[in-house]
Amino acid sequence: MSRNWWKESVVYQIYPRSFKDTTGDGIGDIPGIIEKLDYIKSLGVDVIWLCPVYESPNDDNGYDISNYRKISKDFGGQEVFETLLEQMHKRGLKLVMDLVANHTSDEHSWFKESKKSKDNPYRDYYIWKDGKGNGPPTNWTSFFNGSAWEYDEDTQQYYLHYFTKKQPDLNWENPKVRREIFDVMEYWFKKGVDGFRMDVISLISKPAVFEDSPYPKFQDTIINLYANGPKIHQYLHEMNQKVLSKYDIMTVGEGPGIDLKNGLLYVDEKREELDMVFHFDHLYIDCGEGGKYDPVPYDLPKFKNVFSDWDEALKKGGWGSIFLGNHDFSRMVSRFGNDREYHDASSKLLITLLLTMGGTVYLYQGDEIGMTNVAYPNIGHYNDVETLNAWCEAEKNGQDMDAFLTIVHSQSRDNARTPMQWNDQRNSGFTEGKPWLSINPNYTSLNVAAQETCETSILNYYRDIIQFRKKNSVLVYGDYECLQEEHPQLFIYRRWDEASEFLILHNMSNEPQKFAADLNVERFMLCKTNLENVTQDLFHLHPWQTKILVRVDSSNVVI
Ligand code: TEU
Repeated sequence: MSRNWWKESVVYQIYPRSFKDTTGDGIGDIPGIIEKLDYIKSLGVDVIWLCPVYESPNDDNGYDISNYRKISKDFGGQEVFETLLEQMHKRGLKLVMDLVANHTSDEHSWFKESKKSKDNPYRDYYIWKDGKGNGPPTNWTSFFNGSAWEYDEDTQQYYLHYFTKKQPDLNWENPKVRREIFDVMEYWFKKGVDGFRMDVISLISKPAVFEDSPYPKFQDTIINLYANGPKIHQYLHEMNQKVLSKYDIMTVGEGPGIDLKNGLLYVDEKREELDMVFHFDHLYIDCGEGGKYDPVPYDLPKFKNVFSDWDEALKKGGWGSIFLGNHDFSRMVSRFGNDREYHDASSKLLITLLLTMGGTVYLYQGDEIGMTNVAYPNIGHYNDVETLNAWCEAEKNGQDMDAFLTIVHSQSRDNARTPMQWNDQRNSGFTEGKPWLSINPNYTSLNVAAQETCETSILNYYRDIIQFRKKNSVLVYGDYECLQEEHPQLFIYRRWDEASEFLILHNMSNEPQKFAADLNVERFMLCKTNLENVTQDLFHLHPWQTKILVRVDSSNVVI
């Protein structure tokens, strides 16, 4: 396996709207990020992935871009972006931008042209079709509920939008569109950006024929129709050859429908497409028949299988990405930990889990202090278009809306989008004005300032484990094996190479557990745990305890 800076990097994801506001308009901005660069650097991360900051009417908070070459004024505009990049590079931090190239905003000049007439030169930048009978061309639905087709009165055709109707899908079949996107990428690379996270890249190649989806479950329509279209690998290889291969940058493709069967096709080094992908096997783990807003219980063995299966799938020539949340899912500690009695321990456990896995690690803003889900008292507080559409749909279907509010509390994307909790002052130190989304009320005790002053805080633990990973490359490049995969409470694995071995134990339950293994306790020694001042019988774990053990004869490890 070749060694590379991006394989060894720890990436910190920023959702700029919610990071730090400096103007008092209630929206986070780039000067806010600049102000916090020393803080970010102090975490020990190497790369910042910045969610979209381009010009956008914000129907989907920046994932609807109206100008790929302009930075939104809400975030501070062009010049301040240049300063950000300069200040980051000065500190040795790299910048990965978000490239949203499956669709644009309907307010992008290409779409405005495209909509004008059937013979406009930009018409086939998008996907326009005649209706069928009195309705849309197919029965396809959008990710955010309702039809994926919108009718245009003037030209009497429908355009395709997998997301909101203000996010028309680009027609990648058209070589001019591909050239435009490649030019955009060149534009940012020439400015010095260090890579792209590519939004829903698995969706850019559309189905060969446009006919009704036979699948009652939307998830099946995604997997079998929308994702991994017939030309996806042709497009990505072309992108790689024409643009990516010319720069020392990193790429990570996000993708619904990327699974164990096709994951390696995207990232196999020999195929020259992308460096990494984000799959969602662990984040869709609790989706029921009705998708994300129809959650079902899941068990730990299933969660562990995802890590083992992906390790196996990518071993043959690809590289993985490790994450437990982002701006589209609820907070990791509320979801996979216990954000009540064991908030501190389980936050630290999950941080340890992330930083002891192989692959590039992506950490989401706020997880360094264990930020949690929020439970707003009513739907009026929510902002996210996915949540609001799911709410309308549930109402239309006559669902019990009190029960649905509880589902929103656990599933809404806004859980991850509440503003950063910097201190216990007004609006958690995020803004002087009215925050665009209400602050989680727990900010008075859960905030960066409080954790800075506490040696044993989640924040300081996070810094320490990042350093630990940095010093021990076996955690990045070593082999992986999960032990007792069927154990319902313990997640245990080995990471090793010729010289060293770590044994990592996580108790992901509210009860104490004993690791009953065929291993000689004497051969191991404790190097890290999230619970100090408790009895440390090596293979015994307190609720939500995590332990990193090292094999005593390991050479080449730094504890
Ligand atoms: O997300 C793609 C995606 O698959 C999401 O729609 C996901 O299914 C959903 O958010 C889970 O709740 C990307 C971006 O990360 C997301 O923020 C955008 O809304 C979306 O693409 C459209 O650009």
